[in-house]
Order: sequence, then C-alpha cells, then structure tokens
Amino acid sequence: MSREDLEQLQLERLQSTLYRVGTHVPFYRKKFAELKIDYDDFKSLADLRRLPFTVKQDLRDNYPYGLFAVPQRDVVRIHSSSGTTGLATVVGYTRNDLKNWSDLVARVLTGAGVTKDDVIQIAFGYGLFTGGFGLHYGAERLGASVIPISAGNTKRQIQIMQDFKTTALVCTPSYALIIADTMMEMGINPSSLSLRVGLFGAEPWSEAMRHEINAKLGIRATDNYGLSEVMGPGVAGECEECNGLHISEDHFLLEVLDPDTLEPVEPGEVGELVVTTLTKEAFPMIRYRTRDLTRLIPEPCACGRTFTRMQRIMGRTDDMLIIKGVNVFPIQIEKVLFEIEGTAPHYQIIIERENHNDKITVLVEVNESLFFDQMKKQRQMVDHIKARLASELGIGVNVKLVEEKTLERSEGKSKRVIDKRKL
Ligand code: DLL
Repeated sequence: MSREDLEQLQLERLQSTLYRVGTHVPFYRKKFAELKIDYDDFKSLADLRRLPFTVKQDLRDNYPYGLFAVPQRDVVRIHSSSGTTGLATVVGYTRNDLKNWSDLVARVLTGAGVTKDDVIQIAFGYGLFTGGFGLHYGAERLGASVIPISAGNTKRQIQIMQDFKTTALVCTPSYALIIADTMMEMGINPSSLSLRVGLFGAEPWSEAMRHEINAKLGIRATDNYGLSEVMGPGVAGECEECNGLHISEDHFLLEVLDPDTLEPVEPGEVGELVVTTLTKEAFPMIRYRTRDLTRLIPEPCACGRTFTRMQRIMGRTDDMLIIKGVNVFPIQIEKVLFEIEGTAPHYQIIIERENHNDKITVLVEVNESLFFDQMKKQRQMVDHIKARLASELGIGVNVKLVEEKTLERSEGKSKRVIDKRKL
C-alpha cells in the first residue's frame, strides 16, 4: 500500500475510533468536551496532536471496566496486567478484536520467517498475561503446529523440544537463555535439535543478548513488541533482516514524543512511544503513553515491507534510574556485561542510598572457573568491569562477582533492578 493510501486508511479508522470512544466511553466523552474536540471535524492525521493522552493511571481510575467501549455481552475475552504498583489494569476484546489480534500476531510470525510447516513451542505464561494466548492464536491462525506448553519446567521444555521436533521457540529472551543453559547442563547439543528460529519479547533485551542466544541455541532470534493496554503482542515485530521492528501501522498509529514537552521529536530521534489503536472495538486507546523509549527508522527495509520500523526498545522512561543525577538505563549495564568474557548473562542491579548518596551495585554471575580461581584474577575482573561501566555510564559503580546460579531466575519477565532507596 502506498503511504498516501495508508494514511487515508488510518484517518478513516481513527475517525471511527473517535466516534466509538466519544459516544461510548464517558472518560473520553468528558475529555473531548473539556478540550472542545468535535470528532466530526477531524479531517487530518495532524489533528491527532489535539487529542488528549491516556496514561496507566486512567486505566486504574476506571478499574475494571470503565474504559470499555462495548456492552459486556460483546466482550469475549478479558486479560489483565498485574502491574508492579497499585491496581491491575483490565483489557477486553470482542470477537472481531480477537480475529484482528490473531491476524497481527500471524503477521509477526510470518515476518520472522515462520510458516505453517513450523512446530511452535509457546513458553510464555498462559493466563491473564497476553503473551501465551496472543502468540497461541496467532500461530494457529498461521496454521503452524502449536505446542501450548506455557512457561516453566525447563527440563520438560527441552524434552518436548527434542521429542516433538520444535522448530520455533516463543518466550522472553531471558527465559530463552535459561533454556539454553539448562540444555548445556543436560549435555544436549542444540545442533541435535530441530530449533531454527526464536520469537522473543515482553521485556527489554540488547543486541549482545541476541548474539548470545543465537550462539547458544543455534537459531535466529527475533524481537517482537506489544503491550496489553493496546492489544498485547502483535503491535510490531522484526523481519528476517533483524534490524528493527515493523509496526502494524494499519492498526496502530504511533508517535514518538519528547517525554517532557510531549512534542514530537525530530524524525529518527529517541523519544517515548505513544500509541493510538485504530481498529480495537472493546478497548480502544487514544494516545496511550507507553513509557517505552525508542526511535523510528525512516529508511526503507531491505525486506521490502513498507511499514515503518522502530528500533528495539531502549528502556522505559520509568525504569530509567537516576543515580547521582545521572540517567542510567539497565540495558546500558547489560550491554557492557555481555561484552566481557567470563561473565554469565545474569546480573542484578541494586540501588541504595547512604547518607543522601546513591550507591549502585551490580551483582554479576561469573563462570565457575573464575569464581574458584585466585583472588587476584577476581579482583582484576572486578576492576575491569568497573572501568567499563564507569566509561559507559559516566558514574562509579560497585561490582560484586557472584557464583553462577545465585541470582534469581525468572521464567517470565526478569527483575533486574532492586531499588532500595526510599524516594
Ligand atoms: O509484554 C505483551 C507481549 C507479550 C509482547 C509477548 C511481546 C511478546 P505487558 O505485559 O502489558 O504486555 O507489558 C508491556 O513490556 O510496555 C514494554 O515495556 C515491555 N515490552 C514488551 N515487548 C518488549 C520488547 C506484553 N520486545 C511492556 N522489548 C511494554 C522491550 C518490551 N520491551
């Protein structure tokens, strides 16, 4: 589709979304009235900037069903995200929403090179989290053979992978590494498996982590992105070029804004992703502030797809740590650790405040051999990591080496940061 036709389609879909929320959702009706927005007058995509934002707190304030735009009898599925603070947020889907969701996830799978000949092992949690069911229905829509194993029980995952000749693995990138390490412990050579591709998402990861997964599992690891508030997985995904995620722009309108001024950043600059749904019936979202940081990649992709790409998520505005006044993203620390030989891909960041001074400690798992090696070698390793982190982050960081497998593992989204400061 040409850009012009796509923009026309987006405009028409946006108009009907505005009509839907303006007539059926009191929250938006009130906001539109306050801002004197007459959606009948909405003539151009540029008018988007006049629309109000929606934030997570708005979902909480309207818990559980206040933002639904259809009567309960038209809702056929409910998901929820647990959230780290406060109330959970609840989202709903009509039958048509589920159909679109399946199509969009099938699109992400196809982009990553998966076909109906693949055997897909879905090791995301099934339940209120959108990862399991989202990928499941998309994979069925594609016609692949789906193994709905859910997360956990890693040895069994590997057994099934061997016996059922799994070709595609779907889970969080951190769980993919746990599977890889467990495989190594079990003495299984990944090249004896049929696995060839991985679709990973739901948490931030780095390019270095991709290389590690590729090397350890002998696959091509691809990234896919989504969030429950606007649907779940299926919003954007990488093609086989593995160089940015194509956004399904026929269903979502994405803006990248400066999180402070809320004005658009220059094309290609980093900012906060703001998403407006274009086809959602049960739970439409207008200008939802994701808090995720990324940049759009304006150049065309070698694969030939015309949907704009976004770069992998660099972090969130709210997991941005401010340490001694310096902005630090956990992903920067991960990048450094992955570049250092002898460290395991598991780490934790602990932040404390002593006498009004922030102290950051990075616990790093190191290979067994180093841990039991001479003190001198360990000290050298600590100094080396410290120096690399200091130059990457611009602040001093304490480093502690820990034995392999001492840090807590997660089968779902991993918890990398423990902030003990009472701010
Ligand atoms: O994590 C949906 C999903 C499931 C996406 C499976 C991909 C695969 P939530 O639980 O609502 O939904 O969490 C959404 O997770 O705002 C990001 O901060 C983060 N996130 C999701 N995908 C990625 C990714 C699902 N590929 C929040 N890279 C989002 C980095 C991601 N962060």
